[in-house]
Amino acid sequence: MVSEATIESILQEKRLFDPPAEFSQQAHIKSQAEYEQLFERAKADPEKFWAELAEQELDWFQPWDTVLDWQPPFAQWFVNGKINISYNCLDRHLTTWRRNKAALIWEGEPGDSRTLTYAQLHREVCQAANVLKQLGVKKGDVVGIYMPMIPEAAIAMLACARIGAPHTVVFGGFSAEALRDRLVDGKAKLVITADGGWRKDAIVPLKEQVDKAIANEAAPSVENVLVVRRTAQEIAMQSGRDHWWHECLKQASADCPAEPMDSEDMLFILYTSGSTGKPKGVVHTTGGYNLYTHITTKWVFDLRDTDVYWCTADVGWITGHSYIVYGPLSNGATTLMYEGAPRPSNPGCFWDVIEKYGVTVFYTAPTAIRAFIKMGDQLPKARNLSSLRLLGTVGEPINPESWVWYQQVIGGGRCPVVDTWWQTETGGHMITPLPGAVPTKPGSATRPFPGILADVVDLEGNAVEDNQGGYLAVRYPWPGMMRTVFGDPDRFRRTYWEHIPPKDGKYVYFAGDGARKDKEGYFWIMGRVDDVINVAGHRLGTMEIESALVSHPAVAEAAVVGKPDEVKGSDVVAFVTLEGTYTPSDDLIKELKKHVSQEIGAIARPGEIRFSDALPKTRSGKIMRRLLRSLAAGEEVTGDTSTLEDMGVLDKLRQGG
Ligand code: 7RM
Repeated sequence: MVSEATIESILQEKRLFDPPAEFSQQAHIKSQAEYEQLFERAKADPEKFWAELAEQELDWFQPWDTVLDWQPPFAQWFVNGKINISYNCLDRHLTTWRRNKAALIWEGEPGDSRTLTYAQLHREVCQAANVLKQLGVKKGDVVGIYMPMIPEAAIAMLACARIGAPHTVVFGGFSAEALRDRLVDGKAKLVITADGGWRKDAIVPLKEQVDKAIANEAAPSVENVLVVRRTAQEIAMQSGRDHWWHECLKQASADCPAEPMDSEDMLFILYTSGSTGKPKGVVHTTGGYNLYTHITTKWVFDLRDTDVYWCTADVGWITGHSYIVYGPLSNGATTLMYEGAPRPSNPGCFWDVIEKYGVTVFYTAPTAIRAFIKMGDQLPKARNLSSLRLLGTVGEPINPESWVWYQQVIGGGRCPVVDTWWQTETGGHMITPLPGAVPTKPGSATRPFPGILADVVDLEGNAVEDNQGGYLAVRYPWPGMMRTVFGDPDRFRRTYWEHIPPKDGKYVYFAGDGARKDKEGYFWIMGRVDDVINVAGHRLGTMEIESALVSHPAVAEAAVVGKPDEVKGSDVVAFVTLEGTYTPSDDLIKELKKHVSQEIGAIARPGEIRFSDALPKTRSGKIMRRLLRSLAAGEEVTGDTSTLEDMGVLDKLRQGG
């Protein structure tokens, strides 16, 4: 959520940063003219554009016969092509000098580290794939992955992909309840987890959470649990169901040819929050996703063989899928994975990692950048960051001042900054600079990736005028797009492709973000227009948090809104009415916050809970979130309140309930 004041300052933004000449000379895409050319070529004939890239950049077991079969809103890319993304990420590099190149550098906690070459990574992936087969996992069976940031998380994903078992990675910070919902919805047959994970100097009991999630047949599809030993504390192992990863891998063969998959076979499900109902299982398939993550990684991060590339996301999010694992490995790059996180006991840890490994390309979130700005320049300035040549951001709008700080203090003024707008649903970058080609404006994600027909529209799908606010939309399918909502194609259709009603058979993808486009065609993303709150780059549905609150016996009704926060972007504020016998107290606030953590995970924990006798509603009974947002932000409540049923409620809420 971007405040009015920020929008004002963004609209005043006039600074323009040209790609440094030395950078452009060596870049994959070297000039603005080259970008324009690519863009126009892709626009004129998207199928031809993507087909050429698919042929040049990927290894196929069998070529496709149709590039795109578009039955709106359902797309199939590279129809009847046969491909395996694990093959493209591993096997094809083994016959080149890259065989002994570092594929994965892992910096663990506390003080652990490990480097796997392409040959070593391939070997472990093959062994893990054979273990999955021995445990009865077959092509098409869904595997849950609930892991800390350790190499085995990537190995597990690639092993699943290798045998055609779609994975569903659940962020290790989610609760047992959230994990259960996802395992049940995806009908996961097996779960891969660890005994525990390190998070901010403490151990997260992952295996214990899995036990809770699947106890008493609560997730009846789960037959086996594979457990990586990480933290080595005592855990319960249920014989017959639970198996140690290291014991299984020891006796597993390293020979496991990659299964030829159909382009449109499901690669993974990843759950993400929306404005209504429970989280949606976003479905990505094999061929299109492989191509799209490959080519965006190559052009946006301008990757080359000498790079040490580091994306700080967690593999539990789409950014980790596309830009820690699949995109970089498909390119034969060296990708760094970090288990730690900045915390009071180690605030300079990111800069230590960059210095230690000579990181050249660094990709992180605006919320992290804002937190670093607060900590002062001395932390990064005390490290040697001269290896860096390119910086990226993702997850939420970045305010121009943070962008400039990042460019100056971290990038030493010499590194281009790529602000990449995209979503779980889009699979990869959609609006982003190509760093050697597109001049950047702080706060703008700049221009669409070639082949992406992005626009700013009204609710009828008409393009709005330059600099007018509107809805961010995409007018044509692209290979990395989600294919459906798992088990609910109708929800896919309604949510993304009919929000703007199709006209003359032309469907428009509705992203859920507000945006403006300036005279030069630069996009300025304004944040979500639905009931999704972006807290520190994490996507949370207000509905989910409200449901969690209402599941507590004390809560009669709850309404959750976002409130602007200097570091996190937004913070969660909950307005709660209580059941008759309960009275407001500090203890109850604590208890409700804890309850939300238990139901969803600590990321959803409200920063503030306010009690009131009633919530402001329209005459038809809809909670007026706009009013609550103003109240939460401490702003004057303005605009239309004529539909408010009981004006008295507003006064009470203003006084604090
Ligand atoms: C990659 C990711 C998607 C939502 C999206 C936006 C916001 C992401 C940017 C951004 C402004 C950006 N996937 N968002 N990147 N807003 N500028 N560069 O974050 O599915 O978890 O979230 O995140 O609101 O709709 S996500």
